[in-house]
Amino acid sequence: MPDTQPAFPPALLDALRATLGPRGVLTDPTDLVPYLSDWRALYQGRTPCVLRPADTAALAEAVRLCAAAGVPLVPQGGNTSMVGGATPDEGGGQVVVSLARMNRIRDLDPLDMTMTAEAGVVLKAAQDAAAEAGCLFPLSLGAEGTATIGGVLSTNAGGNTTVRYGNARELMLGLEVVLPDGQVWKGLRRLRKDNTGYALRHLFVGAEGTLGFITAAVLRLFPRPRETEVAFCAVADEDAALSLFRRFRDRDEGAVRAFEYMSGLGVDFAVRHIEGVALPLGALADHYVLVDLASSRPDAGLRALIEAVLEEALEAGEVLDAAVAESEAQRASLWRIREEHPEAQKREGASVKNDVSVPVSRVPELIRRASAACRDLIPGIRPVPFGHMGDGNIHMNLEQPEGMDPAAFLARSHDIMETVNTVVRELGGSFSAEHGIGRLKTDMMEDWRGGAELALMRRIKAAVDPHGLMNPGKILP
Ligand code: FAD
Ligand code: 2HG
Ligand code: ZN
Repeated sequence: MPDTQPAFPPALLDALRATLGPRGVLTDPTDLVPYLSDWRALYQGRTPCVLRPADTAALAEAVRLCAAAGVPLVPQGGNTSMVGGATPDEGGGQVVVSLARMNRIRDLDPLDMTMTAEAGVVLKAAQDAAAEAGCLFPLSLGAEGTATIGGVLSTNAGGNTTVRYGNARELMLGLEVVLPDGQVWKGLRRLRKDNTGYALRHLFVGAEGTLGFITAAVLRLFPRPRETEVAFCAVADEDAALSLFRRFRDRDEGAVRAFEYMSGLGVDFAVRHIEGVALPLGALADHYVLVDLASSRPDAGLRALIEAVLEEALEAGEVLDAAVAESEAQRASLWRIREEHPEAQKREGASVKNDVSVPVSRVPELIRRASAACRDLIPGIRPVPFGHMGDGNIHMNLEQPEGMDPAAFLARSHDIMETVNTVVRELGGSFSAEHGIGRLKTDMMEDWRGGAELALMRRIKAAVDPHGLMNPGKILP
């Protein structure tokens, strides 16, 4: 890492201060600290300043000034990226732009079932605003108290409810974007039907800030659930977990809001490391499932449904034991076992994450084969697969062997990811299901998406951002 910071033009800094106001430009090294490292602490970057625009016009002018000076920009929302997508590199020349102050809900219409939210609105705040209006904004993930609307759209986040409502992309109708030269594209349409040429809005979703800044979005709302049932189940094995998913889906596909798989070890980590997390069942198991059913119909009969399906699965030997929540507080505590998995794994020691997907039918094989291959690679390694089984998206994570030096384990990250990815490839899957590429996985792009696909991505990047100033070093190798 270079020890001197590249000079930042003083005249540009003055112009940025004049445009963004005193709260809009941070330069004090202490103030910069939270913006420089990622949630997993994989990267430690540097930046001359952090820009914090309060509205679209100010951001557009700041982008125009930086573009004229050839200064690269790194958009940042809640900085919860799992792949180092929102942090600057070590060179010290990339300017972080935080959207956190752009956090207004501009409009909410319960008849159109839409909400127009600015990029810096925290996901939980968007959910709460929808709930206050008697609606549901269904996107839900463990980082929802910090992740922002701009971030979830820029990563096309998935999370727990994709099985029912789709990824962030499916929840978006229109966008407002500041382009890399500072122009503003006003595409905040709230139309269900709008076939007017290339669907530009979809270009920016999942672009991880490499094509421009999402500044606001029209989001889809849904009727609020009037009945909800959550069960935490011990299941016989991975196949039994999948079979249980099928039983629920076959009975009432629309009712399955989430279907999450957890390993015995992952649940053990959550119980041991997170205060207040407890196993709701009498005995330990090697495999667990959390199922969440919801319906906007007040007479949906979800309690009868969940009991009938669990009964059948118990008789078939697939479910070994189950706890059905009796109250909102119990539902929340069952969900906590699942949602605390990332934090619990962090506290247990060093781990390597593999956010992979395969066709839903292949999930059991993925878990078994990838776990076995990793055990062959590093004896004592501890597989902790968990996640969104109903989407075919498993976090095929590996915890270091007990007693191993964490640095020595992390030095094997590449081998571990390759080992998992070899299985994923054979099963027709993807090496990145919902977290994106960021900086962590750029070196996998050539192998997985090379040829015409990567060449087309590069041409799109060159057309939209010809000087390569938007989030350099992310997505494209
Ligand atoms: P950031 O981390 O700040 O940025 C993410 C990317 O988007 C970066 O490339 C950044 O440059 C870009 N970006 C941010 N804002 C903008 C903008 N306004 N315009 C253009 N580009 C922008 N992800 C899932 O998909 N599913 C999960 O279940 C899930 N669970 C998580 C649980 C935990 C505990 C944690 C820490 C993370 C989890 N994530 C999950 C990953 C992460 O929360 C998501 O990727 C989320 O979408 C990132 O939002 P953010 O606001 O923090 O974005
Ligand atoms: C989740 O589903 C997140 O909890 C994080 O996507 C997954 O920690 C992980 O690997
Ligand atoms: Zn996930």
